[in-house]
Amino acid sequence: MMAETKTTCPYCGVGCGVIARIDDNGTVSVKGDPDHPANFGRLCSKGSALSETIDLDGRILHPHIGGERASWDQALHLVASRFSQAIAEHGPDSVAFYVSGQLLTEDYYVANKLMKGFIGSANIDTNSRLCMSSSVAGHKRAFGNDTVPGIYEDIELADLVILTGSNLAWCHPVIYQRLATAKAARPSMKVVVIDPRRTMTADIADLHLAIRPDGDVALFMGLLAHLAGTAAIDQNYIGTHTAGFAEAFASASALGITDLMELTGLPSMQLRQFFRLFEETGKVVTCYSQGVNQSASGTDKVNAIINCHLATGRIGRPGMGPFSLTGQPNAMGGREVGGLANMLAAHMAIESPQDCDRVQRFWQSPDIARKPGLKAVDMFRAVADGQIKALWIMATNPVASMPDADAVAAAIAACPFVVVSDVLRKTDTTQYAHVLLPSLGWGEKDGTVTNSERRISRQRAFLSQPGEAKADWWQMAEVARRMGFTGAFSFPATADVFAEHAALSAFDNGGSRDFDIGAYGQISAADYNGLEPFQWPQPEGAQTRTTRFFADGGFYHADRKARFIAVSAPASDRTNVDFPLTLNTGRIRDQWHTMTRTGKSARLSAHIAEPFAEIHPRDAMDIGVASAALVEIESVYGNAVVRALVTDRQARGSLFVPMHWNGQFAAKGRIDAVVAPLTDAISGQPASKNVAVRARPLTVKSYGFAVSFTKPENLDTVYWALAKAAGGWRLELAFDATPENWTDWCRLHFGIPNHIEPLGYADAQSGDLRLAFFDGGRLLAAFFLAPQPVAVARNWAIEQLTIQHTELAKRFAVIAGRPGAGRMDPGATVCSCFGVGVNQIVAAVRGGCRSVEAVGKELNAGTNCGSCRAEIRGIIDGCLAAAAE
Ligand SMILES: Nc1nc2c(c(=O)[nH]1)N[C@H]1C(S)=C(S)[C@@H](COP(=O)(O)OP(=O)(O)OC[C@H]3O[C@@H](n4cnc5c(=O)[nH]c(N)nc54)[C@H](O)[C@@H]3O)O[C@H]1N2
Ligand SMILES: Nc1nc2c(c(=O)[nH]1)N[C@H]1C(S)=C(S)[C@@H](COP(=O)(O)OP(=O)(O)OC[C@H]3O[C@@H](n4cnc5c(=O)[nH]c(N)nc54)[C@H](O)[C@@H]3O)O[C@H]1N2
Ligand code: SF4
Ligand SMILES: [Mo]
Repeated sequence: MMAETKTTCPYCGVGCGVIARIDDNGTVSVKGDPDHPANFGRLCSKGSALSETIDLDGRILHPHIGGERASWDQALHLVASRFSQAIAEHGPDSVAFYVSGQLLTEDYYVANKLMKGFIGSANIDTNSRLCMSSSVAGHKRAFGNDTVPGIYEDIELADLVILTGSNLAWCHPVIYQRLATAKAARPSMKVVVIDPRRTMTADIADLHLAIRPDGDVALFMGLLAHLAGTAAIDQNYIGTHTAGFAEAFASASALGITDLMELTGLPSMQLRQFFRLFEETGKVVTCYSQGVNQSASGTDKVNAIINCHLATGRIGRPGMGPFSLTGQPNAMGGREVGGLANMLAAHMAIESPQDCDRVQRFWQSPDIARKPGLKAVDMFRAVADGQIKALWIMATNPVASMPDADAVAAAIAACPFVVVSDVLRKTDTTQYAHVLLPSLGWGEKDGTVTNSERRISRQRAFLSQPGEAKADWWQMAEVARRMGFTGAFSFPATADVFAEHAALSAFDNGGSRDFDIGAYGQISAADYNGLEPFQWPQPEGAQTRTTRFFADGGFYHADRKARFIAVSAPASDRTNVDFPLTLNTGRIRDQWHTMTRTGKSARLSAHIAEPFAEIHPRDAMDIGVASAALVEIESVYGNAVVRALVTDRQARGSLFVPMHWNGQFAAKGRIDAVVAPLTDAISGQPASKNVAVRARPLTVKSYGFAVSFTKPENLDTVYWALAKAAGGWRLELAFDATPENWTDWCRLHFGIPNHIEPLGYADAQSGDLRLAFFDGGRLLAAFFLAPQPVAVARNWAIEQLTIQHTELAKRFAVIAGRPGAGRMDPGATVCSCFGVGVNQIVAAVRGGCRSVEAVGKELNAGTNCGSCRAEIRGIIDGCLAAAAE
């Protein structure tokens, strides 16, 4: 008997439906849910690998106090009393919660209720501050409420899709696939990608605008000014449903074409081409994500985009609208419960006394926060200053993901009382916890999430609850009860939390607030269990339907009109002599954030196995770093060391480094140590994509590469990067000193027993050294050392961990570091579903495959989740171009 459960992917904001199965021997597998309206059965590489990330390895399964195991009762009592004590001595603003868009709505609701209604402070902020707060602020300025007008289908229906500051192919892969499929079916559809880098997403673009960092406000101002003089302008919509057009137009039209060229870094031809496309295409969707939000001008970018859609009335109708793509699975749900320090609950405003009274009446709470609390960056500053005496961090890893991360680590380390709720025992953040609470993870917990198109779906448990791990909302509610707030936090089950949240959304609403799911205010446990994905709003008594907002106005400002915002463009970057380069940070295809889950999958780790910096070839030459050498990146705040990846996909003068690596996976890959804590003045969102840095080559004595059956421990070399591999681990290394004895070094870090002698090879002339340790026919570890970056075939070396080496020849092949005659090195993994490497794809192209489909037929690559199809296309194009030269 195969047990199947319908649930939702815990990664990105696309919110794909997943069917999890457990077979008779307990093996879990996942597939896309064909009935879920977000993905219709598709999953990306991360979603497809979910079953590889749910083992209990590294999990925290019991509460710990001061590193020692404790009972739940002891831990909850301590947390409640320390929070109560701080509040009694220093007032409610002396405590803080830092939570996460990866909490379920029910967790989030309880945390927000406790802080804002019962503790009476608004010091609850979330990693969504680093993610969606500029979109929230932009929506509120324009629409009067935080409303996403459109739905996914609009992206398929549009004739022009603009992707700005979004690497859709890697970060929202299933929406990317829906877009790519729609474009293939209807080739007249145009795609414009606006990104300083030429990303994989740019590969389907008809036009790629390699915009200067933060040139977006100017670009969309230029567009607004252009549209005003054309037939695309919708005077009727502007007149009936909006206010402020004249001011916005006045500031936009102040920029001439030379200003625009200067501010955007784009040639006039491209600007005109883009303006024309927008002008001439009625059905336009503009999707945006972190290249827009994570900026000192993030909120203005959002409004500059919305201005153009309002001016043309292209909003809320099929195939039209601005579209903020949410990052985390429940970024949207967090906004619904009001989990940001400047929100209240259910899309009510903390600045409004009526809203505060209403929420207080609903909660029957002793208190209510009436002013915004500390936003993330300020919150950790207040922790550093000693203003915050007790801090609870839940489902986020700020020591790795906050800007100025070394300062954040120091602040947390110095805080008198820190509680961390996580699923893992050891992260960069959990190491500072006085109380570490074990949370249930995906597959174990129950609740709801809301995706980018306002669709609420259930996450359902299908695994048993391990050890003593407990749901996050339960932890918060139990602490609340122990703080004396008994009645308000006695939820019998998760469904009751959801019902209360739904009831609050409808409380005294009457159409005045966009977020209304009153239809579920009385939901029973059974109905909650069977809840089908639905979109909000869903007021009581209304029919379930697809929903768009604002085609006929109906905005949420008091006069029901939208606001144009007269934005002004930030000056283009001045040259900083000491820190002449711009650091841009973001994501890669197969890792999720700080890698606590995706880092467990060998398949996902095979795509890119170490932290890197993309550098333009000319910059690489200027600073003297060769490809595959190590580069040190430094700002006023801190430094990082990563591998140089020299590529002309990167614009001159800027570097791109992924945000994922941290102290658990690399020596100095934590790039947020370098990122400045500069924020957008309106939203408080950090500008993580435009940081002034310098870079220089890191001179080392030698480079190493190793594969090891056991996890390498206590690494302390100047550079190391660890990744899970099939059958063990892979490790990149660099040394600035030579240990006394390499065999001993290997024994120590790879856990090799003393009785096992290595098979070795050393070349005094070249400086190459190779050691391999075998236990019978099994390879325990192989170590390769060279004065230059080690040129061993990585995937082939990893394979050696899983095969038998009974013949001596095979063992010598390991030492030689290359496959024997007739065997091919697959090369770096491109398709993680089928483990197909770049060399295999190149061989297939040389053998006559000319299309992604042909490569798929030959090798299976790209035929499952499809996340690698853009890369396969790139490899084919590269081979064909090389052959033509
Ligand atoms: N694989 C994977 N997918 C994820 C995540 C993950 O960790 N891994 N995380 C999820 C989360 S929480 C989020 S928030 C989303 C983020 O999704 P995205 O925003 O798509 O991802 P990023 O890589 O952060 O940044 C997008 C792009 O913005 C560009 N950019 C930088 N500066 C500018 C600028 O000034 N203007 C413009 N127009 N573009 C600029 C960058 O070069 C980058 O390619 O991804 C979600 N999906
Ligand atoms: N430089 C730079 N920095 C960035 C960004 C960037 O683009 N550049 N992006 C920012 C953005 S958009 C985001 S969203 C953040 C993400 O940054 P984080 O939120 O810090 O990253 P995660 O690794 O997702 O952290 C989630 C933590 O929760 C734990 N966890 C997983 N499931 C559960 C659960 O059910 N309950 C509990 N209690 N814990 C759980 C995980 O083990 C992990 O420790 O990073 C931000 N930081
Ligand atoms: S696109 Fe991928 S990561 Fe995002 S929800 Fe779907 S399967 Fe999960
Ligand atoms: Mo995010």
